[in-house]
Amino acid sequence: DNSYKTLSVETIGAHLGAVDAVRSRLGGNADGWSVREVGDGNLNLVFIVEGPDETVIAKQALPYVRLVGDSWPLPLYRAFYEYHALSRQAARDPGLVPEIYHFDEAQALIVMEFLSPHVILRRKLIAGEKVVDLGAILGRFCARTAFYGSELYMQSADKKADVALFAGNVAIPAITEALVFTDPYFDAEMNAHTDGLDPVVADLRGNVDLKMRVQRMMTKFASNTETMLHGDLHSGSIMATETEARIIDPEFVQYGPFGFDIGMLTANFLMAYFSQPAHRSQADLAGYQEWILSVIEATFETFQDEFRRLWRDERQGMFYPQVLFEGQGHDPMPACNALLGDIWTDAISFCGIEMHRRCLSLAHNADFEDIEDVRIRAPLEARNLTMGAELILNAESFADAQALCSLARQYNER
Ligand code: SR1
Ligand code: MG
Repeated sequence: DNSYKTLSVETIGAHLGAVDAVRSRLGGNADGWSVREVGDGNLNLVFIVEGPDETVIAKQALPYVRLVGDSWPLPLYRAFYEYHALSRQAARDPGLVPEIYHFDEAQALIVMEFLSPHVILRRKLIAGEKVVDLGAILGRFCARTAFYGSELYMQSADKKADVALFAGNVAIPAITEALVFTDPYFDAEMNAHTDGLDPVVADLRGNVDLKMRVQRMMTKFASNTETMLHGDLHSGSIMATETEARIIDPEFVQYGPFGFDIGMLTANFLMAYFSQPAHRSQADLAGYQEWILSVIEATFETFQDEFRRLWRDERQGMFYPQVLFEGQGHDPMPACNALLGDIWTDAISFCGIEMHRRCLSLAHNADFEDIEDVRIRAPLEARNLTMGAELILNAESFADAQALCSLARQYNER
């Protein structure tokens, strides 16, 4: 009977012991494996299973939202989409996502590579730790997944089949549509914000231009299938050492706009930036904050460089066909640069929206939540919220990442 059963520290050893690919990897007898449940995300169970030869991660979807409980059911099929997203990301940017060892659709279970000594990037940012070349690694990942997942590279029929496949993942994008694009802008039931922020929140919710722009971005998010997104690319979806970064957890995968992942990612760096005064001593503060901004700049620079390289060398899909450009002796790069401009503007808007939702709706981030004293937390979140609004309202006016970072410095001084 392979019907879904929620696994536990007590049962997972026997379950995986019956799977050849896992048993032979871990070695020894399943009775002797050590198991810990370490899931600290909002949705799933995550087990570390350690055998004499190797250690693996086993991630099992629960039939409800872990953060809320069984009052919010959530389909198990998200594990199927996560598995397919990981497979595609592994092909598009080899080595950047964990290797998959076993997938069991009925159990909504993925057994994969245990990343060690990697830790969640958000924890490193709160602790003031740096990662060498972080922006370059993340910028390349965003560019490669964006490019290879679109009709710039894919054949139209393959792309349409893939859009249709992932379109089945309806319940997960619905979370983003509610928690990210809608709830922050009205008094939704699951919302929460820090004491002291009422005037800022009232300003945001009273701004009709802002809400119109956010709805425009949700329309793009929900209806524009430019490429396969990670869908939840925040600093909790990245694991890093001092010199390496890997991307995990793409269960929010969907086809969507090119600028979404890099915009969400940037927001999470900006929130790390604004929260730093509560986490660093005065002596370390400015230097570490500047490092975070340098990561944002490097991410965008690398994204654009890599996207241009792929455009020049690997454009073979339906979009911007070579026959219209190189084929008639035209330079193809102005068209690429124009598209990069649109991606940048979208990314700035998505960035502002993510900065809002992490302080206003369900599922806040530890960068701010770990600041226990709300008299310290509220003004830092206020900087983040007001800058977020400026990004959404004036997305077209930011020339580049340097301009974005200059604005962050100004808000940081308020
Ligand atoms: C109910 S899920 C809340 C959040 O957790 C995930 O990581 C996504 O960011 C989602 O919005
Ligand atoms: Mg996640």
